[in-house]
Amino acid sequence: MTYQLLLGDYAYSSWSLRGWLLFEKFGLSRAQTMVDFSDKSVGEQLAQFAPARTVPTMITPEGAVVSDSLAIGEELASRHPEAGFWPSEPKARATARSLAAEMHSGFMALRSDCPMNLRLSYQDAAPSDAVRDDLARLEIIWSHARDTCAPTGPWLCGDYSVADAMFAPVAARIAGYNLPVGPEAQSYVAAHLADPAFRRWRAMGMVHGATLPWYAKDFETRPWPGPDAMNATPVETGPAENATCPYSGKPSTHFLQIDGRTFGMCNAFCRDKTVADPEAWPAFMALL
Ligand SMILES: N[C@@H](CCC(=O)N[C@@H](CS)C(=O)NCC(=O)O)C(=O)O
Repeated sequence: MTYQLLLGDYAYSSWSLRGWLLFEKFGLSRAQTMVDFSDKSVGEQLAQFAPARTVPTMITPEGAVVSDSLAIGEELASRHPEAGFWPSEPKARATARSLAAEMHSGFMALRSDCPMNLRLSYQDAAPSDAVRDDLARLEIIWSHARDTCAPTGPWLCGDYSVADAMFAPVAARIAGYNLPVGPEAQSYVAAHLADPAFRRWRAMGMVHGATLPWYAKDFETRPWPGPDAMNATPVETGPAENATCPYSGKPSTHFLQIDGRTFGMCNAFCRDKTVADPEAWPAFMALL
């Protein structure tokens, strides 16, 4: 038995991104089930996992239903103390916990005015005063974390922790809505956009599921400000250099071209998520 992780839409579900990063960044295996945001309500789709009614929800191997992203982080940290979910140094750990909790319970204006939409980025989203207040508060607590924890890398409290997973969708919002923050906050946002795990999630969000119009805003768009994806295109036919899919080991049936070379995957989703951002996928890059 392993964990079961119930997730919402890759492009739009900010809480699901947090839950998924908690597994992906800390190397935990799980069986994943996606809830379709264009279908019935999330609660209806999760009926068999009651009392869960939101995503992400984690079902533990022994059947506990954990339907809250911060609770998922805490429970995984307790079960896998070697994985480093929280910093080991007490002052950094306490700081990381404080930031994660503040994210989880706050920033309502930013969350409601700027819903995560990984398919779009806007030139100018005309942020309200309340959103600007949230941004100012973010800059204060991110600087405080850096001053307190003196990280040597880009993450807030040392190595990537639950606190960073909590702020990944915030980084996506700052990037997506081109929100005004200072250089230190901009580099933290850039670290998230360049993070391979974040790029994998976004690549899936670019190709999986319908574009849901109620998430779109009426602002002029601009290119996504994260790292440029390598140029790859889906093609109808092989043969591929690789007989089997780099992800599943099944026969190659769906093809892409990159640098004039043809590669194959075992289904359209795996091919399309690779086309969306080839460099995000280590198993594919090993082939290339
Ligand atoms: N406190 C929860 C919030 C989860 C949440 O609100 N998820 C949204 C998707 S991003 C959801 O499932 N909404 C469905 C609904 O409210 O009916 C957490 O931390 O995970």
